[in-house]
Amino acid sequence: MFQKSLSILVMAVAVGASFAPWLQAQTPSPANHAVAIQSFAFGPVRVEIKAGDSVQWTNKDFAPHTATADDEGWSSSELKNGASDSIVFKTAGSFAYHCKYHPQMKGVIVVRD
Ligand SMILES: [Cu+2]
Repeated sequence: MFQKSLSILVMAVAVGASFAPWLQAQTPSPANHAVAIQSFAFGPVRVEIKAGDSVQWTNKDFAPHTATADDEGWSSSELKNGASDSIVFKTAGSFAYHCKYHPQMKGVIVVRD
């Protein structure tokens, strides 16, 4: 009995190991997209990503900024000079955002399935 379940386990591990590279090739790991905040602007203004990817904002200005959804559905933390924050986008859609302190600063994240 023990012998039999051991051999099944060994087979399962062997099958799993041989399929693992194929599975990885089918599901690429999520990407992280960098957006710089500089001179009171998001760059690039428009970022196109895949569902599951993340966007990381880094503030290069001395003034604090945020990246906050226009519908307030999500927001970065307050980003002081040199600080970064990232958000994972799981659902497809077009997400317009702005800086809480400087509403004229605008950007958009387009998430594809
Ligand atoms: Cu700002």
